[in-house]
Amino acid sequence: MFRCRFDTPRPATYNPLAPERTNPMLTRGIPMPNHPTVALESTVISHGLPYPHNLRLALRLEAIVREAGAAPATVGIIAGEIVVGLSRDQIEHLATAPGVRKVSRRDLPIVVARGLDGATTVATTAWAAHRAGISVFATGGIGGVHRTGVRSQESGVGTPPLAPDIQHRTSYIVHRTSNIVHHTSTFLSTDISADLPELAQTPILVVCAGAKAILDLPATLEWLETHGVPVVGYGTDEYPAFYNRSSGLPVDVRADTPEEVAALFRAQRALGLPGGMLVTVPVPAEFELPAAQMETAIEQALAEAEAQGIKGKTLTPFLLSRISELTGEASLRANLALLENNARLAAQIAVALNGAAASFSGR
Ligand code: PSU
Ligand code: MN
Repeated sequence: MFRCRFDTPRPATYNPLAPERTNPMLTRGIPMPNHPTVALESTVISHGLPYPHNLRLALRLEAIVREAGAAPATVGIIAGEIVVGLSRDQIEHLATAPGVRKVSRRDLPIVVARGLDGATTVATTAWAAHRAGISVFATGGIGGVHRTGVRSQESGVGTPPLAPDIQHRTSYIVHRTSNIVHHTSTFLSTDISADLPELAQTPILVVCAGAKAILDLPATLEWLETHGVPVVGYGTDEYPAFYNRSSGLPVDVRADTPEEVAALFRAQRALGLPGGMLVTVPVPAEFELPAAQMETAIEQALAEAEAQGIKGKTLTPFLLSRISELTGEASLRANLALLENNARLAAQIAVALNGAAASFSGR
């Protein structure tokens, strides 16, 4: 069952709002409903790695998934169409075209309505993959709770407003000129990636190398706990922190084989729980970066972000690119190695899940 609408040329006057376009999502080259399949994201291609490493990596991940006996489905958005299973040309386009938008959940309607190109984050890749019937997804690092949040200033005249719950008021200056009260306050509001709520509501298994230490890792794990997302350590008892194999923070359960991971995910499904599962795999030991070197680079990148007032969707890409500039070749090599490692494991898990499903239905 192949649906390859991309094989036929699109009309020159493409209108995403045309009445016949009721479904802006399409799957391409995804073999069979029950074939083991691994979804792959495209933000790492368009925004996470420099050319030509990004293109080579994207194609290499697909090859690794195939070698392990599963089908790859790289997800992205081409001219407003959400594609699950990008073609080689489309992957090349997202790896090279300038101005490809980073698309998280809130950006989806915008790129679809406007017919734009977009690279999908963990959140939107998980969302699209699940809707295409895929339950395993491999990535490098997930987004999480940022370390510093966003400082914003508010000024006004009259009674100072009350800070909303999620904001911490860091300073409050009130002064009077005759009878008028002027106030200026600085808020520190939390920046939480849309990846986290997606994991809490979409039944998908995401394989990653943890989250980068640019994030507040304890707060990220607390968030996942509150929202019922189990965190599995693959071959480890500790939550890995992307460039580093350990973080000192415990995972909820350790699994040492793809079959063990498949059993955990099947139990989650059998219980009818709504969300997904995070499988964390440490970066291969030979590529691990020294923690002290990482911390220095992170401190510098965070300070620069704050000094330049960088926030919102540009914060994560800014921090990631500054850290890779500051840590050089070693971090690029680690990034590529862990992505390949994660894709291989995800394919093995997809195969194990499929075997389990087949033997279950055969009983
Ligand atoms: N972490 C990385 N590399 C990445 C990302 C995160 O080490 O490329 C990307 C992923 O696509 C992730 C997104 O979903 O950044 C999170 O962005 P934000 O924090 O704005 O939600
Ligand atoms: Mn954010």
